[in-house]
Amino acid sequence: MSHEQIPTVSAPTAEHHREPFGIGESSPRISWKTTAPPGWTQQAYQIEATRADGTHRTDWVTSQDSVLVPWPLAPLASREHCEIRLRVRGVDRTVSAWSPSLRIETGLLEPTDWTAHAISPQQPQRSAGERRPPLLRKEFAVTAEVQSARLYVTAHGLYEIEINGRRVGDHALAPGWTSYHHRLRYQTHDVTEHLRAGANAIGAWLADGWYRGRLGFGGGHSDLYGDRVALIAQLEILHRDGTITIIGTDTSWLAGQGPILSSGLLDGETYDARDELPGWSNPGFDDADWSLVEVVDRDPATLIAPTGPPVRCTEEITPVQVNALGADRILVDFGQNLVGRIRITVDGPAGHTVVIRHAEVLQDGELCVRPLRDAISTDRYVLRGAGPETWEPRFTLHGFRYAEITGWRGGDPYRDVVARVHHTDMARTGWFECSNEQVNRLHENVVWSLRGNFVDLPTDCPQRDERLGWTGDIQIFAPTAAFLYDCHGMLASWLRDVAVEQHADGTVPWYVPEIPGGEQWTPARPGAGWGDVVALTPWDLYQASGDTGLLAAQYESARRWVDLITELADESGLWNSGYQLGDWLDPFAPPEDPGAGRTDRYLIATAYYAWSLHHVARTADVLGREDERRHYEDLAWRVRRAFVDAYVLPDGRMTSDTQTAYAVALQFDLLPDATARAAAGRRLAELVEAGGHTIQTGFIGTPQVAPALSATDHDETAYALLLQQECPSWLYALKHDATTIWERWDSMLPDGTVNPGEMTSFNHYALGAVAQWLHTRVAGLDASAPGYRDIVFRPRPGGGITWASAAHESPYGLVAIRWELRESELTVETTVPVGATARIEWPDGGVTDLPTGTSTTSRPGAGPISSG
Ligand code: RAM
Repeated sequence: MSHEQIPTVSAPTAEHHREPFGIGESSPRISWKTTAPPGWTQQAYQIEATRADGTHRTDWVTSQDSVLVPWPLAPLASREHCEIRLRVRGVDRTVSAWSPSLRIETGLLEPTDWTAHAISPQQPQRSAGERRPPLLRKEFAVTAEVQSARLYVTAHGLYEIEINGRRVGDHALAPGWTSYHHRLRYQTHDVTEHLRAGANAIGAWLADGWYRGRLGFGGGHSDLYGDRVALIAQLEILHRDGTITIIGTDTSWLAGQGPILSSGLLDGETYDARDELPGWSNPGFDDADWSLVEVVDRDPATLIAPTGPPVRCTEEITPVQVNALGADRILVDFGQNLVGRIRITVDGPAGHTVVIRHAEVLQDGELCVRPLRDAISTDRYVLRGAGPETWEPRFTLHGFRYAEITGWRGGDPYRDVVARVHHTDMARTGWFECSNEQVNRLHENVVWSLRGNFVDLPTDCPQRDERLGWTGDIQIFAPTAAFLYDCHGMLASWLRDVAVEQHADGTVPWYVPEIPGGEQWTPARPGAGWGDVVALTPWDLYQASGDTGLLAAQYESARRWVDLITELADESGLWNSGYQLGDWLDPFAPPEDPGAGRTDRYLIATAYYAWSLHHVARTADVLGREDERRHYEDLAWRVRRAFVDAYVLPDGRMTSDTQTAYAVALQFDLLPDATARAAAGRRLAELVEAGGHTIQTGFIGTPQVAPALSATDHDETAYALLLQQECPSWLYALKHDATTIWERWDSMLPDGTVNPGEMTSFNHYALGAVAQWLHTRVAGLDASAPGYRDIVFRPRPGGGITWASAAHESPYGLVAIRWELRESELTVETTVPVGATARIEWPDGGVTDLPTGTSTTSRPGAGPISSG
């Protein structure tokens, strides 16, 4: 047998971890990817684990699975590390070499593993001055040789740790935002290299963050989780002689005041470098005037390991243009609307203050900060006056493309002003490109809005006084996000928070974590499209990842939601009561009342109710809960019938003769038969054409319009909608140089002024959900079984686009398509990973089954399709 015919296996992965270090799963599921010649099929796998007590090998496990297979050995203990590798055997009896190995290490799995206490400075911290972000420190001796050292750490508030003057790790805004009452994440760091023999010191910066900082709109609220910041840190040193030293936070630590005068997520940070304390996290520092700390409450049972990656700086961007606005006032354009913060290098006298303000857009040549509402987003740096000084704020984040810097004392701003992009450091998994440059920019904008709003939790927007985990926004966007990035770990964590914050009656908060939201949002009311996140988003993530464990974990939450709606629905099954946002931000809704769209809000509510019931039934099916599957599917059918009776007229028109009504009825499979579907598709196409191919839909309808047109053979109409450039349209924003997706179609008005409405974000991913249609229809890459185990390529050239490509790093490996239209010949190059099956469905109805690997197929005469 030749060398190429032997399969090779990638290093395995554990759960959805990018770095399986400090994980919380004692029996992590294992996945791998195989490269093998076409036709090769796995017949069995064998896993080997090397643990402290030796090397263990499983028997050959007869299975074709390679995604999230069960942990094959005894569960891991706290702090345990092991190396695993595996090999696979084919049906043809070929056996791969052993894969590269993966190192896994668990964190602290039991509450009793925690001996550290939550500590906080003793002073009351009530007034602004007392609330200055504190420093905490502790010296300790290392007396025996160190084999390894781990730091398990979290905080009430935000923290950064230094040991012996050196920063630990590169996480930003740790520990992130979870439902702190119930779940507080800790992080694990390898700090072996930070320690030295003899005297050592550990120091922590603390700040308010989400825990007690000002959050929310209408002026916001502080102290949402408590009025004291606190640190929980447990440094565990394993010595070569087998002994262990644990340095935990306790009352032997001391508190001092550092150079940060104030720091808020919405407000920005003020830092006085004259107050820096050189050496404060080194041993020997004089802390005689530091004060005592005391222990505050934190139940260690609420401390959990992360399931997703941390927030990090993922990119640095230098200015594309700098304009002088005055003697020492400059306006910097980074050429990209982004989320992060600015690092400056300046040189000036001690006490001189540099002020950095941020905005997404300009008006009349100045920053336009009105869309930020009550977010101040201003950083201030007071110079220490000793040569070039480089500074970046630590505990804040801004959404901006432009910055105004006053008191500028730098050299070349193109070098000395740098925007540092921050977000959850997920692996990129999806790409799209086509022959139309504007469509490519639109797609790029979607990616940027995802990056800007996946900052530990999925937010609506990153810039104004909101930045909340809005359920509806991610419900709409999750399929797109799951294609573009591996966001499973991050969203699985957030969905746990949604479940724990779900109200006793099953109501899903409008946003999670839930904070006071004024009369409109507090107390939360069940809202269609928003609350449905609990039934739909786990399913969407399951489609992308094949992870049934997530479905199991979220099932009760999903059930509680549909059970609540069943109580609220009328006897026929219509959900036709209560407060509803409807087709939020329908362009025909008055700016001051974005919920007053043209589509009957109860039509939308009932449609979502049926769709969620159907998904709960499907979930029950996957989980083997047959009685429940039947119960929810029966209910779903009932609601579908009620929907048709109430909202579809005998002639096929709908009571709301709107694009959103038809698109939702089609996409949620509510219509009784093919004739009704075809009629709805025709009417939808007519409406889109009558609207001159401008957008006439809001949050609910927009993601569904193009897919609904495609599903009823109106691709050309969908292309015309995509390619429209007049307002409102997806491409309109590009005329105004948009580099992210906007909240409103006309966040920037045609005359170039900023929309005066209250909600004018320039970075809201929801309306970017059209990107999933670019992936699945324009490029034509779609999963037809969970985890891309079965793939269907459906290239549908149109709109004058002559080639398109998409690629997705699926659980089985890379899935890719590139098609090109020459004259009327359609040539398609596809890549199919081992373990998956795939086919091309051609525009003319023909089907080609594909082997694994890369292949090219042409079809003469399969040219651009016309709308039906
Ligand atoms: C806005 C948010 C969000 C939306 C809600 C209803 O305030 O920005 O996008 O889901 O309203």
